Amino acid sequence: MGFHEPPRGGRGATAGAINRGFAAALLLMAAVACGRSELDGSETFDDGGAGGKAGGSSTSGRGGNGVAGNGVAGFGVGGNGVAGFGVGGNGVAGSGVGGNGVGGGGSAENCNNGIDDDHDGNIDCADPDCGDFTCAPSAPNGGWVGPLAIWQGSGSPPSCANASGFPLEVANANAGIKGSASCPSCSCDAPQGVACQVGAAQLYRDSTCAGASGTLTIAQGNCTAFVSLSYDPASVRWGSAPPGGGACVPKTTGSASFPPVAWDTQMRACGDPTPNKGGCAAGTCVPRQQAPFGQAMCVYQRGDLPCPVGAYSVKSVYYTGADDARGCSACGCSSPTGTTCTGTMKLYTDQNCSVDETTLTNVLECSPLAPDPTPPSPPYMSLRSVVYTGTASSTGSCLVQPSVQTGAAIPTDPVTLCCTP
Ligand SMILES: [Ca+2]
Ligand SMILES: [Ca+2]
Repeated sequence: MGFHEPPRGGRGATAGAINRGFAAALLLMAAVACGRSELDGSETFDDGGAGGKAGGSSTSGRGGNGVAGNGVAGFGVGGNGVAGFGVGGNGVAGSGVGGNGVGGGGSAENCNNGIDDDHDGNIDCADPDCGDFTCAPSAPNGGWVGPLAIWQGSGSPPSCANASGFPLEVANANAGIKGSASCPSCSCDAPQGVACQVGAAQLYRDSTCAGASGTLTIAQGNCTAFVSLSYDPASVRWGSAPPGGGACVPKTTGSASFPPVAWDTQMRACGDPTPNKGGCAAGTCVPRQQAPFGQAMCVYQRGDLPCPVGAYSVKSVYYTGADDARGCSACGCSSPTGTTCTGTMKLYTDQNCSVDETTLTNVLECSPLAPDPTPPSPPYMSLRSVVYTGTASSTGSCLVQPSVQTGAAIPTDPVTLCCTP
C-alpha cells in the first residue's frame, strides 16, 4: 500500500497550518476515535471519523473539543467565549475553529431572588457581582425583630428610604437624656427680728477696769438690783451685748423654667429588607446599608434585655419616653451673721436705778463708779442696780441658699438594640 498524501484540512480548517509532529499526534487520536486498531504509518484514512462534536451548550461555560472527521475540522461551538477545538481527520488535523466567542447568553445576576441568574455557580450574596449585598444573621427567636439598618446621631434622622433595602421605619428611640432646669435667682433681705436680750457688765475692784473682775449678766429692759460679796466695785466695763435670733427673708427673682426634654443621641431603625436566603451559609442575603446608616446589622426588641447568644451581641439601650420630675428648690437664707446690739448700760448706787447714774453707751466702754454710799449689811459689800437697754443695729447679713434643680427627667420605655460587632 502506498502512502497517500493526506488531504488537506477540511472545510472548516481555516487555520490549518500545523506542524507535522503535532499532526501525527492528532492523527493517532483520530484513528482511535474511528475505532481502528492498527496504525503503521502507511495506513490511509480515506474516511475520517465523525464530524466534530459541538462544544458545550451556549449557556454553560467551556465548549467541548470537537473532533473532526474526514478532513473536516470539527467546529466546536464555545460557550462563554471558549473555543471549541476541531481536529481534522485523515492524518492532518484541521485546526478547529473556535467557538464564536459569544458568551453563554445568561442574564446578569439578580442579587435578590435566590437564583443563579448568570449561571456562574454563585447565587446572590455568594456571587461576586453582588457586592452591594451582604449576609445578615437571622433574627434570633424570642421576639427580636430584624435584621435592621441603624442610624444614630443628633439632628433629624434620615429617611429609611435612604437605607438601601430597608425601607420600613421600624423604631425611633433616643439616648442621653437632657433635662435641665432654669431655676430662679435668689437674694436675702437684711436680718430682721434680731433680739438684744441680755447684756454683760464686768465689775472691777479698781477704778480703771484693770485686774480681776466679776461678770454680771443683765436682762434687757429691766432695772436689776445686785449685790457684791468681796468688794465694792470701783469701775465697770460694758462687756458684751450679744445679738440673738433673727432671720433674713429670701427674695426670689424670676421663675423656674424647664426646657423640653432633649436627647444627645437619636436612633432610627429601618427594616423589612426583601427576604432572601440566596448565597448565605446562614442568615439572609440583604442589601448592604448605605451611609449614613451604619454597617452593623441589628435586631431590636422593646424592654431592657440581654442580647441573645449569637451574632447580635453588641447591646445598646435607647428610650422612647421620659418621666419629667424636674423642679426647683425654694430660695433660702442662712442664719444672720454680723449682727450687733447697741444701746445703753446704766448703773446706780441704789437698788432702784435712780441714784448716782453711770452711763455706758458703747460695748467695751469703761467707766469709774462712785462708791456705794449705802452699803448693805455684811457679808455684802455693796448693793447697786443696773439697767440695760439694747437695740439691734442694722448690720449683719445672711448667706443666700440658692434655688437648685430637684428631680430629673428620667428616660422610660427602653428599647434594646443588639448588633453585630
Ligand atoms: Ca440571583
Ligand atoms: Ca450567579
